[in-house]
Amino acid sequence: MGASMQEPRNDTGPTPLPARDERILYVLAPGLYYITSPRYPYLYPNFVDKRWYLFGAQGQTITIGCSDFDVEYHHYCRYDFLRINGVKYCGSDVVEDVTSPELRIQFSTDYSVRRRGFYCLITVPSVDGSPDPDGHYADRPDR
Ligand SMILES: [Ca+2]
Repeated sequence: MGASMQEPRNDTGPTPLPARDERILYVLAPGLYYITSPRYPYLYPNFVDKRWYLFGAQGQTITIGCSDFDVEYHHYCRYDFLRINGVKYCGSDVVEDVTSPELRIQFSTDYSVRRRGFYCLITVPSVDGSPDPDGHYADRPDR
């Protein structure tokens, strides 16, 4: 407070990360991204196996948080699950924010019972803490 410096504006919404089978690894420039289950918010298909391996382009920690989550329930999440860094979620679990330099995410569904799925936001901070509204990939020869 009291500084005349203007806060940078961020009017753009999060960028979707497509869940194409042929692409698993994403190195993300600072910004906001999201992933969803296929066909979200409609019922996800059976026999899904989608993976997203996410890294910050500058090696920084990145955070995932899911604001909507509805996946077929099983006590050990054996049928359908969202797995983040080794932890499985299913049913109407609250998916707590996970912050890590590396997010390994998998969504897997079995042959029956479909639900709405999930919407998860991924926050990639810039190393100096200020947002990069252009969302350019970092180009740092020192990494
Ligand atoms: Ca299922």
